[in-house]
Amino acid sequence: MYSQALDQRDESPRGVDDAARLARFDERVAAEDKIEPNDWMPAAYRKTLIRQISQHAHSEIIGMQPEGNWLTRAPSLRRKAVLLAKVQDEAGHGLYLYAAAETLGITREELVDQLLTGKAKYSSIFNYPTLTWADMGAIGWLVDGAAIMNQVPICRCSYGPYARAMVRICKEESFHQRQGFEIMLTLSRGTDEQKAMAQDALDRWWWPSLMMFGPHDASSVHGEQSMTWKIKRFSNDELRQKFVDATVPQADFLGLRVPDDELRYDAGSGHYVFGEPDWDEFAAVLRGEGPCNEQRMAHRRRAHDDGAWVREAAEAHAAKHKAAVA
Ligand code: BYC
Repeated sequence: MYSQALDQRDESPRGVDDAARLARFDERVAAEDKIEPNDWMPAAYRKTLIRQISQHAHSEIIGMQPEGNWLTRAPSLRRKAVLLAKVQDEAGHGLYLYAAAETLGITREELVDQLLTGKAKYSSIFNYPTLTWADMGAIGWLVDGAAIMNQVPICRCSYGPYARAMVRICKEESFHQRQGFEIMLTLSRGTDEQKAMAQDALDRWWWPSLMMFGPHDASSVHGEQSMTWKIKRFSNDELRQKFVDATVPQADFLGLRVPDDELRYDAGSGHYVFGEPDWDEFAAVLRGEGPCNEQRMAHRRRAHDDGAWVREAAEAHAAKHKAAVA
C-alpha cells in the first residue's frame, strides 16, 4: 500500500532509478549535505529511514510504560516530579520522531497501525519488568546511557529532519541519564538494603542494555548500508564497546559490580573486554516472547482505544473548520 506509492515516487517513469539522480544523491551524502524531505532519494533509503525512525518513535512511546509503573510509588514528591518530567519527555520524543517519519511520506495512522499490529518493532529493552524503585535508577543510568551513546551520532544523520530531532532528544536524554545515575548514587551510598537493591537492578538491566545496540556486526542486516548512507555513524559493536568503556568506571564509582565474570580492562587496547549477551534471549524478546511483550502491547492497544474519542473530536473539529472556510 504505502510502500508501493513511495517506491513509485522514487523511481523514474521506466521504473528504474535514474543513474544521474542516484550519483548526485551519493555525492551529497559523501559531502555531508543534509537530504531534505522534498529531495530525491533512493526508495531503499526512504524505507530504511521509515523503519528506523518509526522503531525509535515506538520505543519512546512503549518506553513510557516501565517507568510510568513507578510514578505513583516514587519515594518522595521531588522524585515523583522528576520521573514525571522524564516520562513526559519520552512522549515528546515519540511525537518528534513520528513527525520526522511523516516527512518521508507515511501517515501517523499507518505508523501507529504498524506498531499495534506487531508489524513494526520497538526496542527489546522495554520488554523487561521494573520490579523495584532502583530500576528507575538503572533505566536512567544504563538505558538512557545506551540511548545517548547510540543517538548522539544520529545528530549527524544524513537525513535532515531526523538529525535535527535528535539534537533536542539527546539533550533531554542527558538529563535522564544524570537523574538515573543520581538515584543509583543515593541508593549505593544508603543502607545495606538500598545498596543491595541497586546491585540487583544493575544485575537485571546490564545484559538487556548491551542488547539494545542490536546484533553483532556480522549478523546486522542493515548496518553496513546504513553506515554507507550515513544514517548510522558507528556499527552496533562499536557502540556497544563505547558504552561498556564509559559505563564500567561509573559502576566502579558507585561501588557496584558489573555482572560479567569475563569483564576485564585490556591496557593494550585501552578497552574493556566483556562477555557475550544471551543472544537466544534477545531473539526470543524480538519474537514477542520476552517477560513483558504481551503486557506492553495490551496496554498500548488499550490506551489507543481509550483515546479514540480524542481522535474523533479532532476530526469533527477539523471538518467543521473546513466547512466554515469553504
Ligand atoms: N530491539 O540490522 P540491524 C529509547 C532489529 S532507546 C529490537 O543491526 P539496524 C529510549 C532491527 O530493527 C531505544 N529490535 O538493524 C531510551 C532489525 O530488524 P528489522 C530506541 C532490534 O536498524 C530510554 C534486526 O534487529 N532507539 O527509545 O541497523 C527511555 C537486525 O538489526 C534491536 C533507537 O531505535 C533491539 N535492541 O540497527 C525511553 C535508536 N536491535 O527492522 C526511550 C535508533 C536490532 O529488519 N535505532 N533490532 O525487522 C538504531 O540505531 C538501530 O535501528 C538499531 C538496530 C541499533 C536499534
